[in-house]
Amino acid sequence: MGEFELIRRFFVPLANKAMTDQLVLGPGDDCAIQRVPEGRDLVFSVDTLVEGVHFPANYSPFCLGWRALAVATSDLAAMGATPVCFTLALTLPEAQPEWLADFAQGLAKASDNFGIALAGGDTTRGPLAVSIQVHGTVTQGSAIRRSGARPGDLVCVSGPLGAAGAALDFLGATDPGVDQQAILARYHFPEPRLVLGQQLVGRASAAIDISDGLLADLEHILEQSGVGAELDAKNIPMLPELRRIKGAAALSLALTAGDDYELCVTIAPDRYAALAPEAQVGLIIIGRIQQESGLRVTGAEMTESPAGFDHFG
Ligand code: TPP
Repeated sequence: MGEFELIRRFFVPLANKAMTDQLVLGPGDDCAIQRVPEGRDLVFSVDTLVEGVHFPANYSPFCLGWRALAVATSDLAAMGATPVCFTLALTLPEAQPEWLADFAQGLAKASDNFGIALAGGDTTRGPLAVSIQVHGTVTQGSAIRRSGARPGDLVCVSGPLGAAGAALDFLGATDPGVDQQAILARYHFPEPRLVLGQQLVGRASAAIDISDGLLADLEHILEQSGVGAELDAKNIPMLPELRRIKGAAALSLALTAGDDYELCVTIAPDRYAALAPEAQVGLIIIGRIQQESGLRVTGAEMTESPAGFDHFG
């Protein structure tokens, strides 16, 4: 199957289904055309997933399609942006129709779920890798950045941590138990916190999505905001399945393992109190921003350093 036939068969249907008024021209020309409404900023970001680094060899193509788009779209959630469209650069060792059909299905499911339309793409032969560039928009000047955290702000996370990292131990399990299945789902099907991110525009002082690990990613907020923080380990949310399987090691995974794609958010206490109830439920308070630089964790024996996943570390 040639490149054009491959795109026509597997990816164009996905694009046609999801055209929006902001995506003026989808795949098929040299470029796609996006119209940014008056008063909105264009927010965009690119992510690459490489076989053997971001997902295991012989990984389910359906999960890869979902996961690649979720990971990329999560960056839009962290800025409070509304998704519009994405481009896909797919590098494949060979064009296997069944593999491509499953991959396109996972991608289509994620695209429907997140409300983000395929705008175009490129396919190349080579070691398996998926790059996705996502485009979204936000009210002009209101994107949530990493640099706005202030002393006294609450530090919050949007959901349980550590399970996706724990899943690495049994990604290839042929007959996972019930607890393992709950943990695996967190790796296979991350959920970008888009609704929460949008609810936090004009309210949160800073946000980041947790790809490399809570301590490492919060450290980015602290550095860029010129502040420090104290976290209470007792308040870090974790799946009961993770506690059961990992015991005392669960906390260390929750602090340092990546792949969860929850948001870490800082917000002034009065703004937190004024949030809609469903936004409050979605934001678990785990600590406070402080003037003194550095990151302190109380409530547990800590042997961890804030090092999370680092490709060049
Ligand atoms: N091994 C496998 C098979 N899958 C994984 N996801 C990991 C290890 C762990 N891992 C690989 S990359 C990464 C993690 C936790 C960090 C996130 O990737 P990165 O490219 O740094 O994403 P970004 O922060 O740029 O969005």
